[in-house]
Amino acid sequence: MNRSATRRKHGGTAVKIVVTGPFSAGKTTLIRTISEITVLSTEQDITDSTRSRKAATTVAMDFGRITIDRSLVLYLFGTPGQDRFDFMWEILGEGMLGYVLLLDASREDSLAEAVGILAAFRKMARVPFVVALNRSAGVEPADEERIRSVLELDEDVPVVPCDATDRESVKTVLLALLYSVIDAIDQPAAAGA
Ligand SMILES: Nc1nc2c(ncn2[C@@H]2O[C@H](COP(=O)(O)OP(=O)(O)OP(=O)(O)O)[C@@H](O)[C@H]2O)c(=O)[nH]1
Ligand SMILES: [Mg+2]
Repeated sequence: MNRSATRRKHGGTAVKIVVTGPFSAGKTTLIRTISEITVLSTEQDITDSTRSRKAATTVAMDFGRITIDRSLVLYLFGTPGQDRFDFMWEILGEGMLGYVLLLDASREDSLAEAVGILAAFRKMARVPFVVALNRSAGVEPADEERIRSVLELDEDVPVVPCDATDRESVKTVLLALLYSVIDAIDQPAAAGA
């Protein structure tokens, strides 16, 4: 077992998944939607110009948990979206099994913001990730092509639609990530491409 997975006291394995992405993409919402425990969040009032978009932002992290079955528990860590808190990325990414890069599909600037975040995460760890498009009912082929091109994604990185307010949708995103993790175990060279 590597350091990404730890054996729990009552059996089963606990793994760390990170949810990252641009400001206001829906990271905190996604974790709150799926977590079986009350999410520990660090929201603080926004006082700068981004206040016009929302009243509060994550300043350190979100923390939630989901039990997949008796043998597997996911600990979910959400990053802050504002880049003045980017020092948290490395702290939260330590030992992660994989991550979700969440974009706000309804905002063009979300994709551009994601480029730097993804570069930092790729540098930090070559682990599997999925790109989830929040506030999008589906993924149009042309949009997917553009996203893949801008983020320079390998073809085995899933790009999936997401509704961060919907439990089933969030489950689908996390399952896509877990399947990528399994694929990477089968083909270690492809991990985090
Ligand atoms: N309609 C809709 N609203 C959403 C969805 N996801 C998030 N929101 C709303 O969008 C706003 C931002 O969501 P957050 O979950 O705070 O986003 P975040 O990525 O954690 O934001 P930061 O931590 O500030 O970067 C909130 O008002 C949410 O209620 C979604 O899937 N659909
Ligand atoms: Mg947040």
